[in-house]
Amino acid sequence: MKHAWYREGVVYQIYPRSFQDSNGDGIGDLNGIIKRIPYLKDLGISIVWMSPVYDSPNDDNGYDISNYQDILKDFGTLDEMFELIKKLHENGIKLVMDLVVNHSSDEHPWFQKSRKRVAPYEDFYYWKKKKRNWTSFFGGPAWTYDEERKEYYLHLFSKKQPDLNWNNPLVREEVKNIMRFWLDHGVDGFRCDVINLIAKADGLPNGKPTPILCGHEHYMNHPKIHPYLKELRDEVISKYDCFTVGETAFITPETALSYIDEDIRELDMVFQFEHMAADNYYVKWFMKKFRPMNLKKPLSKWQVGLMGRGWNSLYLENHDQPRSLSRFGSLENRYESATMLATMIYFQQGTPFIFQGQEIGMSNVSYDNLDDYQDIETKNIYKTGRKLGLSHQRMMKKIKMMSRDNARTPMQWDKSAFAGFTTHTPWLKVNPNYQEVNVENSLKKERSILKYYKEIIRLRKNHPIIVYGDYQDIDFKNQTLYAYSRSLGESKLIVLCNFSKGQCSIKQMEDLSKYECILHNYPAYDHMDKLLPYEARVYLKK
Ligand code: TEU
Ligand code: CA
Repeated sequence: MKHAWYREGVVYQIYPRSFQDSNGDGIGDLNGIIKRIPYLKDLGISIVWMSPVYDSPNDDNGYDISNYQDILKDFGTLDEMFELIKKLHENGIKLVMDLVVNHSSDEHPWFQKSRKRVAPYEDFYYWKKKKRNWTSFFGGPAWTYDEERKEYYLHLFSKKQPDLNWNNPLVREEVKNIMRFWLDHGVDGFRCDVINLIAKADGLPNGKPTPILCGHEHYMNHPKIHPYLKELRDEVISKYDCFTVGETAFITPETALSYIDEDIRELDMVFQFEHMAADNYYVKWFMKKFRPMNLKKPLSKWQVGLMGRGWNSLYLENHDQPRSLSRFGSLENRYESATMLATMIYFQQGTPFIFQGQEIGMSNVSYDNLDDYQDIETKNIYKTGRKLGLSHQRMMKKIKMMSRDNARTPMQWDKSAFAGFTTHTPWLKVNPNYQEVNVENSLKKERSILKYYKEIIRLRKNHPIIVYGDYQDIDFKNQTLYAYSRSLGESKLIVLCNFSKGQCSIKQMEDLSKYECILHNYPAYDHMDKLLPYEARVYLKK
C-alpha cells in the first residue's frame, strides 16, 4: 500500500465533554484539551479526532449542530479553537474534526427557515405531506409532523436532528463551505458521521415492515451517494493534505471498497462495525454471550477483504460503544486482558484509533439508576423497550451493559475528587473505580496498561512491518487463541493472543527460536509451549 501519514499515525479520540474541564463548570472544554497536550505527546499519538464542539442545543451531545462555524459556549470560543489547532500542530499532532452532515439540529437557521418555507431553504430537508413508516436509530418513528410547515420531516436520529436533503445542490455547497472553512483554519481531516446514510431513494417510499430500522433499504449505502462523495473529494478534499474516515455501520468489505478502493478514494478509510457485534445480534440491545471467535471472524475477514486494495481502521472503542475491557476482557485480569486486546487489534493492518481512557483500562460504569444516564439513545431505548412490554429490570440490564454513557464518563486523571477531571460536580458521574484506575497511578506503576500502549505506539514508529505488512491468520479455527502473522519483504511478525482465563497451548506453532519477542504482557515468558491467562506476545523474525 502507498505510504501516507494517516496510515502511519495513531489516532486518539477525544470526547471533549468528558476529557478535561478547565473552569470548574463540570464540563470538559477546549482549554482543558490544551492543558493535556503534554499527556498526548508523551503517549506518542500523532492525530487527535475530536467529537463535535460546534454550537449545538446538545440534544445528542453535539451531534446536533446549530452552527458549523462556531463553538459551543460550554467548550469555549472560536479563538480558543484556533489556539488548540496551533498548539497541537506545534507539538506535532494533527487534528481531525467530526463532520456531522447527514443531519443538522432543528435549531439550525436552515431548518428554522425551511419550516417557514423561506427561499432558498424550502428543500434543505426532506418534507412530505404523508408520513412514512420508517423508524429511527434511537427507537420510535423517523418522520415527525411539524406544526409550522404542516408537513412531516425525516430524522433518522432524534427529532431534533432533521436529515439534510443531499439532492439539493445548495446543501452540498454549504457542506463544502463548512469543510473549506475548517481546512483553511488548519484542520487535517474529518471523521464523517453516518456518511453512508446521506443518500436517500427518490420519493422516499415506505419501507418493508421490520421491527428494527424500517426503511433502511432506502438509504443505507444508496448508490446515489457516490457522486456526492466524489464531488466533495474533487472540489475540496483533494485540494488539501488531509484525510477522511467515514463512519459506516452496516457495511461489508465489498461495499467498503466501493468507497475506499485505492482507485476510487471517495473516502480514505471507514469504520466498519461487524466486530462490534461480537456480543450482540447486530443490534446491540439484542445481546449474546461474547465469544473470541465473534471478534476474530469479522476482524480477519476485514484484514483479508481489504488487503492490497483499501486501508482498515483499527478500533475497539469509541463514544458510542461500551468499554472493550468490560465486553471482551476480564476485570479480574484487568492488566493482562486490556493489554492483550490492544495487542490483538493494533498489530493488524490499518490506522489505530484509541478512545480516551481505553489506554488506562477504563471500564463500564453501569449505573444502577436510570436517572444517572444522560444519553438520549439510552433514554429513548428505555421508553421503547417498556412500551414493547419489557420489564424495568430487563431494560436496566441491557442499559448497564450497552449504554453509550459507559464510554462517556469523565476521564480519570488522578485520585483527587472527581478524578482530576473537574473541581465541581461533573455533567456525568465519575466511575467509582477512579481511585485505582487513573493516569497518575498508571504513570507511577512499573507495569501499567498505559505504559504498554506507549510501547505499542513506539514499536509501530520503528517497524514499518506493523504498519504496512500483509496479514495472515494462523490456526484460524482455534477458539481461544487469536494468532496471526504480518509480512513485509523478508521480515515477518507473529502475534499471539490468548483470549481465555486459562492456559492455551502454542505447541503447534511455528519454530519461534528464529524470532525475537519484542512485546509481551507477562514479566517472564520462558514457557514457550503455552500462553498464560490473557497472555499476548509479539515476535519479530531475527
Ligand atoms: O453514530 C451513528 C450510529 O450508527 C449510532 O447511532 C449507533 O447506532 C449507536 O450509537 C450505537 O449505540 C453517530 C455518532 O457517532 C453518534 O454519537 C450520534 O448519536 C449519531 O451518529 C447521530 O449523529
Ligand atoms: Ca468547562
